[in-house]
Amino acid sequence: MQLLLRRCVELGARLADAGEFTKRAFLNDKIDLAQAEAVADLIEASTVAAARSAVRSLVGEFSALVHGLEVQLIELRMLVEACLDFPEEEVDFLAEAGALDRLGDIGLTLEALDLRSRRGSVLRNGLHVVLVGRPNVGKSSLLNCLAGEDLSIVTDVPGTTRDAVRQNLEVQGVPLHVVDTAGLRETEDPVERLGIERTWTEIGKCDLVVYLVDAALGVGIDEEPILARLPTAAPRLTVHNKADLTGCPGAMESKADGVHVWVSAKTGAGMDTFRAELLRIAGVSVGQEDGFLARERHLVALKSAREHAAQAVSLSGHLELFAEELRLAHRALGSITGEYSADDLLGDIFSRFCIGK
Ligand SMILES: Nc1nc2c(ncn2[C@@H]2O[C@H](COP(=O)(O)OP(=O)(O)OP(=O)(O)O)[C@@H](O)[C@H]2O)c(=O)[nH]1
Ligand SMILES: [Mg+2]
Repeated sequence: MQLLLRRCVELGARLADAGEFTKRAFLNDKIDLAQAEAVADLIEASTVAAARSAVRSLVGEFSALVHGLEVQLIELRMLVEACLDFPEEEVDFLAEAGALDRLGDIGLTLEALDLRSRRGSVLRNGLHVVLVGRPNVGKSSLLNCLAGEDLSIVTDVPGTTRDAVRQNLEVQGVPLHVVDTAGLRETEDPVERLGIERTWTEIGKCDLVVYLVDAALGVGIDEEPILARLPTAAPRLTVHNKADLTGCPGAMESKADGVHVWVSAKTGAGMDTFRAELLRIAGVSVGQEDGFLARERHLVALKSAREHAAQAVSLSGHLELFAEELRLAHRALGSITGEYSADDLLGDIFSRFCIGK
Protein backbone atom coordinates (compact mmCIF):
# COMPACT_ATOMS: atom_id res chain seq x y z
CA MET A 1 0.00 0.00 0.00
CA GLN A 2 2.82 2.38 0.90
CA LEU A 3 4.58 1.71 -2.44
CA LEU A 4 1.36 2.25 -4.32
CA LEU A 5 0.68 5.50 -2.45
CA ARG A 6 4.19 6.75 -3.07
CA ARG A 7 3.86 6.05 -6.79
CA CYS A 8 0.51 7.86 -6.95
CA VAL A 9 2.07 10.88 -5.24
CA GLU A 10 4.99 10.78 -7.67
CA LEU A 11 2.53 10.91 -10.53
CA GLY A 12 0.92 14.03 -9.11
CA ALA A 13 -1.69 12.85 -6.61
CA ARG A 14 -1.64 14.23 -3.08
CA LEU A 15 -2.74 12.79 0.24
CA ALA A 16 -6.04 14.05 1.60
CA ASP A 17 -5.96 16.41 4.58
CA ALA A 18 -7.59 15.63 7.91
CA GLY A 19 -11.34 15.99 7.50
CA GLU A 20 -10.91 17.21 3.95
CA PHE A 21 -14.04 15.66 2.44
CA THR A 22 -16.27 16.82 5.24
CA LYS A 23 -14.74 20.28 5.00
CA ARG A 24 -15.44 20.39 1.27
CA ALA A 25 -19.02 19.32 1.88
CA PHE A 26 -19.29 22.20 4.36
CA LEU A 27 -17.63 24.75 2.07
CA ASN A 28 -19.95 23.69 -0.77
CA ASP A 29 -23.05 24.12 1.41
CA LYS A 30 -23.96 20.44 1.41
CA ILE A 31 -23.90 20.38 5.21
CA ASP A 32 -23.48 23.04 7.85
CA LEU A 33 -20.80 23.26 10.51
CA ALA A 34 -22.79 21.51 13.24
CA GLN A 35 -23.39 18.58 10.86
CA ALA A 36 -19.71 18.47 9.92
CA GLU A 37 -18.81 18.27 13.60
CA ALA A 38 -21.33 15.45 14.00
CA VAL A 39 -19.35 13.35 11.48
CA ALA A 40 -16.32 13.47 13.78
CA ASP A 41 -18.52 12.91 16.83
CA LEU A 42 -20.07 9.82 15.28
CA ILE A 43 -16.63 8.37 14.55
CA GLU A 44 -15.53 9.05 18.11
CA ALA A 45 -18.76 8.07 19.87
CA SER A 46 -17.90 5.71 22.72
CA THR A 47 -21.40 4.51 23.59
CA VAL A 48 -24.55 3.59 21.67
CA ALA A 49 -26.40 6.57 23.11
CA ALA A 50 -23.60 8.93 22.01
CA ALA A 51 -23.66 7.47 18.49
CA ARG A 52 -27.45 7.95 18.29
CA SER A 53 -27.12 11.56 19.41
CA ALA A 54 -24.40 12.21 16.84
CA VAL A 55 -26.60 10.77 14.10
CA ARG A 56 -29.43 13.08 15.14
CA SER A 57 -27.11 16.06 14.65
CA LEU A 58 -25.66 14.63 11.44
CA VAL A 59 -29.04 14.30 9.73
CA GLY A 60 -29.62 17.92 10.62
CA GLU A 61 -32.13 17.76 13.48
CA PHE A 62 -30.07 20.11 15.64
CA SER A 63 -29.25 22.42 12.72
CA ALA A 64 -32.91 22.60 11.70
CA LEU A 65 -33.89 23.80 15.17
CA VAL A 66 -31.09 26.38 15.21
CA HIS A 67 -32.02 27.47 11.71
CA GLY A 68 -35.70 27.80 12.65
CA LEU A 69 -34.69 30.13 15.46
CA GLU A 70 -32.55 32.14 13.08
CA VAL A 71 -35.49 32.60 10.70
CA GLN A 72 -37.65 33.86 13.56
CA LEU A 73 -34.90 36.25 14.60
CA ILE A 74 -34.41 37.52 11.05
CA GLU A 75 -38.13 38.35 10.75
CA LEU A 76 -38.02 40.22 14.01
CA ARG A 77 -34.86 42.05 13.02
CA MET A 78 -36.42 43.14 9.75
CA LEU A 79 -39.31 44.69 11.63
CA VAL A 80 -37.08 46.49 14.06
CA GLU A 81 -34.72 47.74 11.37
CA ALA A 82 -37.74 49.03 9.41
CA CYS A 83 -38.84 50.99 12.47
CA LEU A 84 -35.36 52.44 12.74
CA ASP A 85 -35.27 53.39 9.06
CA PHE A 86 -38.67 55.09 9.04
CA PRO A 87 -38.85 56.84 12.38
CA GLU A 88 -41.37 59.36 11.08
CA GLU A 89 -44.03 56.66 10.62
CA GLU A 90 -46.63 57.05 13.28
CA VAL A 91 -47.47 53.38 13.43
CA ASP A 92 -45.90 51.48 16.26
CA PHE A 93 -44.66 48.54 14.20
CA LEU A 94 -43.26 46.70 17.15
CA ALA A 95 -46.43 46.64 19.20
CA GLU A 96 -48.51 45.84 16.13
CA ALA A 97 -46.36 42.89 15.18
CA GLY A 98 -46.27 41.57 18.75
CA ALA A 99 -42.49 41.86 18.78
CA LEU A 100 -42.14 41.09 22.46
CA ASP A 101 -44.39 38.04 22.22
CA ARG A 102 -42.32 36.76 19.37
CA LEU A 103 -39.14 37.36 21.31
CA GLY A 104 -40.69 35.49 24.24
CA ASP A 105 -41.32 32.49 21.96
CA ILE A 106 -37.76 32.62 20.71
CA GLY A 107 -36.54 32.67 24.33
CA LEU A 108 -38.59 29.57 25.19
CA THR A 109 -37.39 27.64 22.15
CA LEU A 110 -33.80 28.61 22.94
CA GLU A 111 -34.21 27.36 26.48
CA ALA A 112 -35.55 23.98 25.31
CA LEU A 113 -32.74 23.62 22.78
CA ASP A 114 -30.17 24.50 25.42
CA LEU A 115 -31.58 21.81 27.73
CA ARG A 116 -31.45 19.10 25.05
CA SER A 117 -27.90 20.13 24.15
CA ARG A 118 -26.77 19.98 27.75
CA ARG A 119 -28.35 16.58 28.16
CA GLY A 120 -26.46 15.34 25.10
CA SER A 121 -23.17 16.95 25.97
CA VAL A 122 -22.72 14.62 28.95
CA LEU A 123 -22.76 11.71 26.48
CA ARG A 124 -19.86 13.29 24.70
CA ASN A 125 -17.65 14.20 27.62
CA GLY A 126 -18.92 11.81 30.26
CA LEU A 127 -19.34 12.62 33.92
CA HIS A 128 -16.24 12.92 36.11
CA VAL A 129 -17.08 11.31 39.43
CA VAL A 130 -14.73 11.20 42.40
CA LEU A 131 -15.25 8.81 45.33
CA VAL A 132 -14.28 10.57 48.56
CA GLY A 133 -14.55 9.84 52.26
CA ARG A 134 -12.69 8.85 55.39
CA PRO A 135 -10.47 5.74 55.25
CA ASN A 136 -12.14 2.33 55.31
CA VAL A 137 -15.66 3.51 54.41
CA GLY A 138 -15.56 1.37 51.25
CA LYS A 139 -14.58 3.70 48.39
CA SER A 140 -12.47 1.08 46.66
CA SER A 141 -15.17 -1.53 47.21
CA LEU A 142 -17.72 0.80 45.60
CA LEU A 143 -15.50 1.34 42.54
CA ASN A 144 -15.03 -2.42 42.17
CA CYS A 145 -18.75 -3.00 42.57
CA LEU A 146 -19.61 -0.36 39.93
CA ALA A 147 -17.03 -1.77 37.53
CA GLY A 148 -17.84 -5.41 38.28
CA GLU A 149 -14.08 -5.99 38.45
CA ASP A 150 -11.39 -6.19 41.08
CA LEU A 151 -9.64 -2.92 40.13
CA SER A 152 -8.73 -1.31 43.42
CA ILE A 153 -7.15 -3.02 46.42
CA VAL A 154 -9.61 -3.57 49.28
CA THR A 155 -8.45 -4.42 52.80
CA ASP A 156 -9.70 -3.66 56.29
CA VAL A 157 -6.59 -1.56 56.91
CA PRO A 158 -7.51 2.15 56.90
CA GLY A 159 -5.33 4.02 54.42
CA THR A 160 -5.09 1.20 51.86
CA THR A 161 -5.57 3.34 48.75
CA ARG A 162 -2.76 5.81 48.14
CA ASP A 163 -2.75 6.64 44.44
CA ALA A 164 -5.95 7.63 42.66
CA VAL A 165 -7.36 4.66 40.74
CA ARG A 166 -9.28 5.62 37.61
CA GLN A 167 -11.76 3.66 35.59
CA ASN A 168 -13.99 4.53 32.65
CA LEU A 169 -17.40 2.92 32.97
CA GLU A 170 -20.74 3.16 31.27
CA VAL A 171 -24.12 3.40 32.96
CA GLN A 172 -27.11 3.27 30.58
CA GLY A 173 -25.00 4.65 27.75
CA VAL A 174 -23.57 7.50 29.83
CA PRO A 175 -19.76 7.41 30.09
CA LEU A 176 -18.57 7.81 33.67
CA HIS A 177 -14.97 8.54 34.61
CA VAL A 178 -14.74 7.30 38.17
CA VAL A 179 -11.77 7.98 40.46
CA ASP A 180 -11.17 6.08 43.70
CA THR A 181 -9.04 8.15 46.07
CA ALA A 182 -7.03 7.94 49.28
CA GLY A 183 -9.23 8.27 52.38
CA LEU A 184 -9.18 11.73 53.99
CA ARG A 185 -7.68 11.94 57.49
CA GLU A 186 -4.90 13.63 59.45
CA THR A 187 -1.77 11.53 59.10
CA GLU A 188 1.94 11.61 59.79
CA ASP A 189 2.70 9.14 57.00
CA PRO A 190 4.33 11.19 54.19
CA VAL A 191 3.19 8.76 51.45
CA GLU A 192 -0.41 8.81 52.61
CA ARG A 193 -0.23 12.60 52.84
CA LEU A 194 0.76 12.85 49.20
CA GLY A 195 -2.14 10.54 48.37
CA ILE A 196 -4.55 12.79 50.27
CA GLU A 197 -3.23 15.84 48.39
CA ARG A 198 -4.06 14.04 45.18
CA THR A 199 -7.56 13.36 46.46
CA TRP A 200 -8.08 17.12 46.83
CA THR A 201 -6.71 17.73 43.33
CA GLU A 202 -9.22 15.21 41.94
CA ILE A 203 -12.04 16.83 43.89
CA GLY A 204 -11.16 20.17 42.30
CA LYS A 205 -11.58 18.73 38.80
CA CYS A 206 -14.71 16.64 39.13
CA ASP A 207 -18.35 17.12 38.04
CA LEU A 208 -19.74 15.17 40.99
CA VAL A 209 -18.46 14.34 44.47
CA VAL A 210 -19.67 10.99 45.76
CA TYR A 211 -19.11 11.29 49.50
CA LEU A 212 -18.99 7.94 51.29
CA VAL A 213 -19.74 7.35 54.93
CA ASP A 214 -20.15 4.21 57.01
CA ALA A 215 -23.91 3.57 57.28
CA ALA A 216 -23.56 2.53 60.92
CA LEU A 217 -21.78 5.77 61.85
CA GLY A 218 -23.33 8.36 59.51
CA VAL A 219 -21.63 11.70 58.90
CA GLY A 220 -19.44 12.37 61.96
CA ILE A 221 -18.79 15.76 63.58
CA ASP A 222 -15.09 15.33 62.84
CA GLU A 223 -15.94 15.26 59.12
CA GLU A 224 -17.22 18.82 59.13
CA PRO A 225 -13.90 20.41 58.09
CA ILE A 226 -13.77 18.02 55.13
CA LEU A 227 -17.35 18.76 54.10
CA ALA A 228 -16.75 22.49 54.45
CA ARG A 229 -13.77 22.22 52.13
CA LEU A 230 -15.68 20.40 49.35
CA PRO A 231 -16.36 22.73 46.42
CA THR A 232 -19.90 24.07 46.28
CA ALA A 233 -19.82 24.21 42.47
CA ALA A 234 -19.95 20.41 42.05
CA PRO A 235 -23.07 18.56 43.20
CA ARG A 236 -22.68 16.07 46.03
CA LEU A 237 -24.17 12.62 46.46
CA THR A 238 -23.74 11.12 49.91
CA VAL A 239 -23.51 7.33 49.95
CA HIS A 240 -24.02 5.46 53.21
CA ASN A 241 -22.09 2.26 52.53
CA LYS A 242 -22.12 -1.05 54.40
CA ALA A 243 -25.92 -0.79 54.68
CA ASP A 244 -25.99 -4.61 54.72
CA LEU A 245 -24.89 -4.31 58.36
CA THR A 246 -27.58 -1.77 59.29
CA GLY A 247 -30.33 -3.33 57.20
CA CYS A 248 -31.45 -0.47 54.97
CA PRO A 249 -29.81 -0.82 51.53
CA GLY A 250 -31.72 0.90 48.74
CA ALA A 251 -33.05 3.72 50.96
CA MET A 252 -32.86 7.27 49.67
CA GLU A 253 -33.39 10.68 51.23
CA SER A 254 -33.15 14.27 50.01
CA LYS A 255 -31.40 16.54 52.48
CA ALA A 256 -30.16 20.12 52.50
CA ASP A 257 -26.69 19.01 51.36
CA GLY A 258 -28.02 16.86 48.51
CA VAL A 259 -29.32 13.35 48.08
CA HIS A 260 -28.29 10.51 50.42
CA VAL A 261 -28.48 6.87 49.33
CA TRP A 262 -27.85 3.67 51.29
CA VAL A 263 -25.94 0.86 49.55
CA SER A 264 -23.80 -2.15 50.21
CA ALA A 265 -20.73 -2.34 48.00
CA LYS A 266 -20.21 -5.81 49.38
CA THR A 267 -23.54 -7.36 48.37
CA GLY A 268 -24.48 -4.91 45.61
CA ALA A 269 -27.77 -4.06 47.36
CA GLY A 270 -29.02 -0.53 46.66
CA MET A 271 -26.66 -0.11 43.71
CA ASP A 272 -29.56 0.41 41.25
CA THR A 273 -30.77 3.38 43.27
CA PHE A 274 -27.22 4.71 43.32
CA ARG A 275 -26.81 4.34 39.55
CA ALA A 276 -30.18 5.99 38.88
CA GLU A 277 -29.14 8.93 41.07
CA LEU A 278 -25.85 9.24 39.16
CA LEU A 279 -27.79 9.48 35.90
CA ARG A 280 -30.26 11.96 37.32
CA ILE A 281 -27.41 14.21 38.42
CA ALA A 282 -25.84 13.83 34.96
CA GLY A 283 -29.14 15.21 33.62
CA VAL A 284 -30.11 11.99 31.86
CA SER A 285 -33.32 10.16 32.63
CA VAL A 286 -33.54 6.56 31.67
CA GLY A 287 -35.38 5.98 28.41
CA GLN A 288 -35.17 9.64 27.40
CA GLU A 289 -33.23 9.87 24.18
CA ASP A 290 -33.60 13.26 22.63
CA GLY A 291 -30.31 14.93 23.51
CA PHE A 292 -27.87 16.43 21.05
CA LEU A 293 -24.19 15.63 21.29
CA ALA A 294 -23.45 19.32 21.72
CA ARG A 295 -19.90 20.60 21.88
CA GLU A 296 -18.75 23.19 24.34
CA ARG A 297 -18.75 25.88 21.62
CA HIS A 298 -22.42 25.11 20.87
CA LEU A 299 -23.33 25.46 24.54
CA VAL A 300 -21.44 28.75 24.75
CA ALA A 301 -23.20 30.06 21.64
CA LEU A 302 -26.64 29.03 22.91
CA LYS A 303 -25.96 30.70 26.24
CA SER A 304 -24.86 33.88 24.50
CA ALA A 305 -27.98 33.86 22.28
CA ARG A 306 -30.18 33.41 25.35
CA GLU A 307 -28.47 36.25 27.16
CA HIS A 308 -28.81 38.65 24.24
CA ALA A 309 -32.46 37.71 23.72
CA ALA A 310 -33.14 38.37 27.41
CA GLN A 311 -31.21 41.62 27.27
CA ALA A 312 -33.27 42.69 24.24
CA VAL A 313 -36.47 42.25 26.24
CA SER A 314 -35.20 44.59 28.94
CA LEU A 315 -34.14 47.15 26.33
CA SER A 316 -37.32 47.12 24.27
CA GLY A 317 -37.88 50.81 25.03
CA HIS A 318 -34.66 51.72 23.21
CA LEU A 319 -35.04 50.67 19.63
CA GLU A 320 -31.37 50.93 18.60
CA LEU A 321 -30.20 48.87 21.56
CA PHE A 322 -33.03 46.38 21.05
CA ALA A 323 -31.91 45.95 17.43
CA GLU A 324 -28.29 45.49 18.45
CA GLU A 325 -29.11 42.76 20.99
CA LEU A 326 -31.15 40.91 18.37
CA ARG A 327 -28.22 41.16 15.97
CA LEU A 328 -25.88 39.69 18.59
CA ALA A 329 -28.30 36.84 19.39
CA HIS A 330 -28.57 36.08 15.67
CA ARG A 331 -24.79 36.13 15.33
CA ALA A 332 -24.35 33.69 18.21
CA LEU A 333 -26.75 31.22 16.58
CA GLY A 334 -25.06 31.69 13.21
CA SER A 335 -21.75 30.66 14.73
CA ILE A 336 -23.22 27.20 15.47
CA THR A 337 -24.15 26.44 11.89
CA GLY A 338 -21.05 28.14 10.53
CA GLU A 339 -22.62 31.20 8.95
CA TYR A 340 -20.33 33.41 10.94
CA SER A 341 -17.14 31.62 11.72
CA ALA A 342 -13.51 32.57 11.64
CA ASP A 343 -11.09 30.58 9.50
CA ASP A 344 -9.05 29.53 12.50
CA LEU A 345 -12.16 27.94 14.06
CA LEU A 346 -12.69 25.92 10.87
CA GLY A 347 -9.02 24.93 10.88
CA ASP A 348 -9.33 23.82 14.48
CA ILE A 349 -12.49 21.77 13.89
CA PHE A 350 -11.32 19.97 10.76
CA SER A 351 -7.79 19.29 11.97
CA ARG A 352 -9.27 16.94 14.57
CA PHE A 353 -10.81 14.69 11.95
CA CYS A 354 -9.15 11.52 10.76
CA ILE A 355 -7.24 11.94 7.53
CA GLY A 356 -9.50 11.96 4.51
CA LYS A 357 -12.83 11.71 6.36
N1 LIG B 1 -20.07 -5.35 55.46
C1 LIG B 1 -19.56 -4.57 54.53
N2 LIG B 1 -18.24 -4.37 54.48
C2 LIG B 1 -17.75 -3.57 53.49
C3 LIG B 1 -18.61 -2.95 52.53
N3 LIG B 1 -17.85 -2.22 51.69
C4 LIG B 1 -16.57 -2.36 52.12
N4 LIG B 1 -16.50 -3.17 53.19
C5 LIG B 1 -15.30 -3.54 53.93
O1 LIG B 1 -14.72 -2.38 54.48
C6 LIG B 1 -13.28 -2.49 54.45
C7 LIG B 1 -12.69 -1.27 53.74
O2 LIG B 1 -13.07 -1.27 52.39
P1 LIG B 1 -12.30 -0.44 51.29
O3 LIG B 1 -13.08 -0.53 50.04
O4 LIG B 1 -10.86 -0.84 51.23
O5 LIG B 1 -12.39 1.01 51.92
P2 LIG B 1 -11.74 2.39 51.38
O6 LIG B 1 -12.68 3.46 51.68
O7 LIG B 1 -11.29 2.23 49.99
O8 LIG B 1 -10.50 2.54 52.37
P3 LIG B 1 -9.14 3.35 52.14
O9 LIG B 1 -8.58 2.98 50.80
O10 LIG B 1 -8.30 2.87 53.25
O11 LIG B 1 -9.46 4.80 52.25
C8 LIG B 1 -12.96 -3.80 53.76
O12 LIG B 1 -12.71 -4.76 54.75
C9 LIG B 1 -14.24 -4.12 53.01
O13 LIG B 1 -14.42 -5.51 52.84
C10 LIG B 1 -20.01 -3.21 52.63
O14 LIG B 1 -20.84 -2.73 51.84
N5 LIG B 1 -20.42 -4.02 53.63
MG1 LIG C 1 -9.47 2.37 49.16
